[in-house]
This record gives sequence, C-alpha cells and structure tokens, in this order.
Amino acid sequence: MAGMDATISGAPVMDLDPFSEEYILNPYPYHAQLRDAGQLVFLEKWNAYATGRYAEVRAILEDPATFCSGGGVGLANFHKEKPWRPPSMLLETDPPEHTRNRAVISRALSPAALRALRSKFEEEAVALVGRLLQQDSFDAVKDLGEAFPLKVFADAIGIRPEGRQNLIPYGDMVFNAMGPRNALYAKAMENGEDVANWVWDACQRRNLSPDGLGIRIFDAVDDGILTDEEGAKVVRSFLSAGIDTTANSLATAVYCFATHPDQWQALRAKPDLARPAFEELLRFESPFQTFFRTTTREVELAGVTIPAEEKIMMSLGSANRDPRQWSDPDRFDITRSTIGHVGFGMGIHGCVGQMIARLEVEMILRALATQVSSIEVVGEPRQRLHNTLRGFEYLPMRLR
Ligand code: OVM
Repeated sequence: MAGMDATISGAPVMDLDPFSEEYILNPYPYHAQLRDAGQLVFLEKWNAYATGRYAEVRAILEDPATFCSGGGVGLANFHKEKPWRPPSMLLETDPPEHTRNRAVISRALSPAALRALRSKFEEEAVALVGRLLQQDSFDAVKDLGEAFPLKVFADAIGIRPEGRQNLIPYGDMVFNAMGPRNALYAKAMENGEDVANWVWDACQRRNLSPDGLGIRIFDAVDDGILTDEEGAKVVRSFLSAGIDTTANSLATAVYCFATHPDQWQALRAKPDLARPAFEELLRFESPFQTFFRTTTREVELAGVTIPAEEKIMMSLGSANRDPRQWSDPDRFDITRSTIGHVGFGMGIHGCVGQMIARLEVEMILRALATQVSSIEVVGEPRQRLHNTLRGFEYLPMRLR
C-alpha cells in the first residue's frame, strides 16, 4: 500500500478506493484493511477522511453539530460544489431546518398510519410469493426486490401507477450521486432529466392520492409550516430513499437464505424470526454501504486533528462487521443480537422510514417461510456495480 507510512494531520494515508470495481464486488477484505489501518484514515485518491470502525462511525453519527449533513452526505462538498439536484430537506440539512422537516415526515409515519398498512402488505406479499412459486424461475431483483416496493410502498405513499418504473432509475441516480463523478455516476444519469422530471411531477399535491401518506405532508403546508414546493420536496424524500434500498434488501435476503440453508431452516421453523432476520441482513450485507459527513470546524477525532470543511466517509458496511464490536461478524446468524447495528444509520438522521422497510421485508420473509420449502439460485447472479448500494443486478432463483 503506497504511502501507508505517510500521514495527513496524523491519519494514515491509504490508496484504497471504495469506488473501484474490485472493492465494490467484494468489499469485505478492503473493510478489514480500512479498519486495521486505524480508527481514522485519509483516502488519498478522493481527498477524504474515512473510518470503517464501529466506534468512530457511531461517534460521528452522534455528533451532527460537528459532522454535518448540510454539506451533502456523499463525497461532494455542497459548500464548494453545486449539488446535482436541489438538496433533500431531510438527508442534506442540519438542525434547526432538519428538526422541523423531520417532525413533519414523522407525523405522516405515525404508528397508527403504519398499523393501517400491515394487512395490505401481508396480502400483497402472500400473493407475490404465490405467483413466484408458479414460475419455473424468476429474477429476484426485478420480480421480487423491485416489484414489491413498487407496488406496496408506492401505493402507501399514494403515487399514481403509470410510470412508477421511473422510481428504479431515480434511486440509481440518487445513490450513485453520493459517490464520485465516475462512470457509474454517468451511467445512472443517462436519462436523468426525464426521470427526475417524472419524479418531481409525481410529488406534487395534485398527483398524490387522497388516502396515501404523501398527501399528509401537505397538512404541514396547510398549517403554514412548509411551502407547496417544500412539501413536494419532502415527498421526494420518500421516493428517493424508499424504493431502491428496500429492493436491494429483498433480493439480498433471498440470496442469503438460499446460500445459508441452516438459517433458512431456522426461519421456516420459526417465521417470527422474520423481523430479527431482517436486522441481521442489514448488519451482514448492509444495502446502504457508505455515508459521508462534512466537518463544521476543526475537530480532534481518534487523535487526528481534522480541519473544517473536510469530508469523512463512514463505512456502515464495515462498522457492521467490525470484530471490535461483533463476535464472529462474518457469520450470518438470524438469532444473534443485532442491537446497535448502523444499517439504518443512527442518531438524528437515522432512517425515518425504517418501520415501513421492516414491515415490507417482514411480510415477504413470513410469506416465504410459510409457503416455501426450498429457495435455490438457478443461474449465475450478477452483482450490482454501484457507488453506494450493495446488491444484485440479476439474480435467477427458484422457489419450491
Ligand atoms: C432524501 C434521501 C435520499 C436518499 C437517501 C435518503 C437514506 C434520503 O432525498 O431525503 O436516506
């Protein structure tokens, strides 16, 4: 590793590239290098600090005043570079704006609103698994991972059916844009303008169904808390964060059960493990791999003095397998305690939709556990090459 003995303000300098093809395809040995090099390192190629250690990831997530989100949560520093789209009112803001907007979206996602979704999600999950059982084989990415949230999540928000397919390339844009302006970014942005225009239109009050969660955001507009445009932008957060993440989780879930038959048998024997199984999946194959923050001031972290306006990458995927935190971290075990995993982030920006994500994945895992005896991979899967999300591009499977 060239330059490992050099340091930048006390941090070891690494030539590791978290956005290279080799790293993306199999990040785990690189995570170990990242963690073992130190609590905090400097990535020479991207001019950014990075940590793959659980304790430091937590420390950063829990100090949003020092490690802010308003500078963007990808590699780009919004204080210096123009963001690719108007920034998110949740993901890419800091208190007090963030606090106000988060309260608006939390209100829409009340426990009562979520309870109302349960039977619908269950019905759709049972029906979808029933259909997949009829097929000789299917693509778990398109036919399960994407199909389920495109139906139940988009219905729950109140998005019109025509054109929903746009939400898939939109997710690809949003999450690839958190990496560098590389070939993956360019490819994701190919039809970017049409896709982003469709999404923006779908977020407008007039296009939201009167009984969905999306329209509830406009209650805050009626109360004078948000403008119409801000209301649409908060709805845009649902559509940015809520599809691609869950889609990758679902495909990865069936893959992990197909390749860990003992865990599959444990789930079949006890379908109530569906919920804890999802937490373990988030820990073991974190769909959301990396997040950045921007320093608001000079700060000392892990003995390193970081100047203001520096980007720091947190590898959530690595923190979730840090042996300093987890015993036997590379083992997929749906009965372990996963308390404290950072697959949904942590702190004031912790995933606001996590209860919906849990409901979606729980219902699919329950439907599988009760209707299916065997899950097999029946061809060569293709992994997804992506700057931020971990998952598959193609995953041929068969259920029996
Ligand atoms: C948003 C947004 C986009 C992507 C991810 C996310 C994980 C939020 O637009 O607010 O949270």
